[in-house]
Amino acid sequence: MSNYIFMNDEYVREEDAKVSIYDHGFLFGDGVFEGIRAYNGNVFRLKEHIDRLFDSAKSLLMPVPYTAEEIEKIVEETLKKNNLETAYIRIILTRGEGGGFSLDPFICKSPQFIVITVPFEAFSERFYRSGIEIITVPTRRNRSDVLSPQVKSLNYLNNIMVKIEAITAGVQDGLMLNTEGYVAEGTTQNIFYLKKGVFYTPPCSQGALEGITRNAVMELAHKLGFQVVERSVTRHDIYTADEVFMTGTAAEIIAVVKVDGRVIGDGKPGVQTKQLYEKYKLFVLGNEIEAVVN
Ligand code: PXG
Repeated sequence: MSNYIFMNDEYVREEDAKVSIYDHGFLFGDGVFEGIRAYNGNVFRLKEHIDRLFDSAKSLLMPVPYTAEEIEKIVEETLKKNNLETAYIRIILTRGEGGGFSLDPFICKSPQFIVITVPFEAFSERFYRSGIEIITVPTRRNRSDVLSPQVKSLNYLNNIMVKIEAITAGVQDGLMLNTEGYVAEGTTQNIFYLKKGVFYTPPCSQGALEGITRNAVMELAHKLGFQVVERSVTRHDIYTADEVFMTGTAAEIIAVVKVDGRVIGDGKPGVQTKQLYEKYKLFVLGNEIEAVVN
């Protein structure tokens, strides 16, 4: 039996879940989304994801047809309908159709609200064991005065360009700089590095999305007694770091062992990266942070 999809007040079978070819999400990328995970029935930081969805929508002046509480219930219900406890969850909200090919968002009266839940397919174990290699890519992070990187919109072309550049270069991900030349983030992952026992990560003002994994990792690192500093990061900082890792909902915490040909540390996932990852794995199951770090 195929999956149930929540779509505009109904649960429909995956093959029946269809949007109009005139939907502005399809025509223009005019929509927002969230990627979330559930672990053994615990939807990790669902409230935070929903808050971010509301912020993205607000920025685009896009009405959200449900309250945050209703969305929480819809997500839980969709998981239940599909008998899923460990899952990847995608919330998508589009502007809907209206005015044919017109760009005018105010004509659109039928926003499409969709929740998809599927079994989570883990990344290859090899990447966690050995770490990944990345390169700095030519494409820069879009400037916040063009389109804020905080908006998780359906237009991910900036990130897709980076993915193309990374894959064609034969590496797993790309490191995006902002237009000032400072490190912003990866395609769908934030970046951290450790130097002399202190963690560093670029501030969101430098083009990094305020990642939910990023925030969780910062909290965990603090609780473990580390200092975490948000400051402008250069490629030099990354090249000369003791440890580098990336964070995101799908990848969680993944060690970076080579950047632009420079080997990081001893070329293996770092000790603190591994420790953080172990703690993170307990944290996502719904354990209290105090219980996780002790
Ligand atoms: N930066 C960008 C540009 C992103 O799109 C992150 C960082 C990490 O944020 P979270 O909140 O996931 O820690 C993202 C995340 C996925 C997935 O399945 C994630 C994103 C987009 C598409 C897929 O992990 N965005």
